[in-house]
Amino acid sequence: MKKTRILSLVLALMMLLGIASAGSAESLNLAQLPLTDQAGATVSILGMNSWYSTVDLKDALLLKEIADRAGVTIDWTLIDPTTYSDTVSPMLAAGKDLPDILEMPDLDLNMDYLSSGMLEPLDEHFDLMPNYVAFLEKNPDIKASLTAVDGHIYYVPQTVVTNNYQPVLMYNMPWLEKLGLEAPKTLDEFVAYLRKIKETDLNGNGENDEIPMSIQNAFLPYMFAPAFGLDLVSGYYADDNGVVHFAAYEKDAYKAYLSFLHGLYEEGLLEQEFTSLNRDQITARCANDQTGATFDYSWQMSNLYSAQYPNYDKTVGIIAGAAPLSGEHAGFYVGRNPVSGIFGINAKSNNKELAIKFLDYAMSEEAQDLYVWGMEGLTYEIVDGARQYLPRCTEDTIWYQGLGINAPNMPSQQSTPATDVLLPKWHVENDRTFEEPFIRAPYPTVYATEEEASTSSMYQVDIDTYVNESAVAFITGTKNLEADFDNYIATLESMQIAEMLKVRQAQYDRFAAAQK
Ligand SMILES: [Ca+2]
Repeated sequence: MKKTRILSLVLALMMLLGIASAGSAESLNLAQLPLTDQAGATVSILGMNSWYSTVDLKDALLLKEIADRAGVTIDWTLIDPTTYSDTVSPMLAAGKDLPDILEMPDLDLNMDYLSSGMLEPLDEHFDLMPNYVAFLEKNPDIKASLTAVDGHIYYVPQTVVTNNYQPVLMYNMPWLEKLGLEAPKTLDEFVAYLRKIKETDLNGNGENDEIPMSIQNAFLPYMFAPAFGLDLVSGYYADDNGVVHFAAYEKDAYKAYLSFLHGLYEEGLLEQEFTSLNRDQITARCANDQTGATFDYSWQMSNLYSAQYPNYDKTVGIIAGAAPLSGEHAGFYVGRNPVSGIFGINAKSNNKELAIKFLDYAMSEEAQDLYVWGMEGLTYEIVDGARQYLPRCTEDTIWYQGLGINAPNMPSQQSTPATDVLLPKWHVENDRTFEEPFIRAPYPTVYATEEEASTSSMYQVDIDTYVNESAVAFITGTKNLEADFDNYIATLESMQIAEMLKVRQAQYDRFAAAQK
């Protein structure tokens, strides 16, 4: 039983991760098809093969459909995704006999590849890329993230959902009801709820075994820092005036945040072992109806946590999301940056024009629709005007993945509508009501100059380690906030936090300028 549940969760997650954007019902392509009238035209692509080891995307039906419509044959070089970086990095470094289109092994944030000259500046060919130009116009933040320091755009992105199904605060809804409470909206209301849990036999087993909240250490910044006006998740963030701050160096606000958590810890509302708590333990607590609140990726609320309760019938959430907590500042949730992968054109290719046109068509809404939904009658049907995946999509994963529907080897865009259909209705409504309206974008993905990359690599890792260790020490009381906090700030200064702030400010300024 449990195994099946976990398996279906994994499958659902794999579908989500692979899923691209569903455009409007009308699919759209701005390029003229076929892209070439030359018989036997070929485009070669280096890309990731399926995450399922028994699936070879070389024969993927949907990708073949895209190639057919474009009038080309694709010559694939597909590499196992688990070893992609290790295999592809040396190939790119050697730079010989590379395919026309290259899926890069990382986001190239230090511009190692694009400053080597091996990639064609795509903006010089935007006349051949009507679909991509339209995409960038619709997504100025992605355009800004992909604009290199030299002002050129070298890559086409693969993207993920940013404002939906991100980490969110969840409550034990039956417990709130038993206590006659609404979901807390402020830190004070939240603490009052935790205290009530401690003194009430909410699971009715006659024992005082209720654990007020179950939260993994990594989610503490997501859950509590916004109420203090801090984006501790990104670390760096820009305020309304475009000034970049480092959250753990905001003397008053960060100290107040640590002081609040130390109070929870002292009172036993944040458990002693909070640094080692993991998702399996939280899941077990749900199975025993033992905990009142948690914080996790939205995914878990229906498929994992609510599913642990025997009376869960998929129509009403038992562990369900709620609005973020506010304090002196209005609460928010931290979203995600969109770009998850990048594709470029080999500057040495002798087939550049067709490759550019194909990469553009691969970004069209028409192609995106195929990656996301597949084809009517094959992978989906229309019920009451809305698309639903056919049962075979979940029953026969290898077949489904083999169609190329996840397209890890194409610039596919994840979409919220295609994710919604995988989840119970209450969960989708919960996301639209309590998560999406409160999402704030994280510090953006921005290219680094060589000097910035060198400064970051010198200082940032040590700063992060020191901040994380110190946070645990202040929360547990090993370090005293009154006696040791000034020294903590002074140590960050000696670790060159000012230099890092200069770097992040320059990057943010470039990002803001490129959005215009
Ligand atoms: Ca009890």
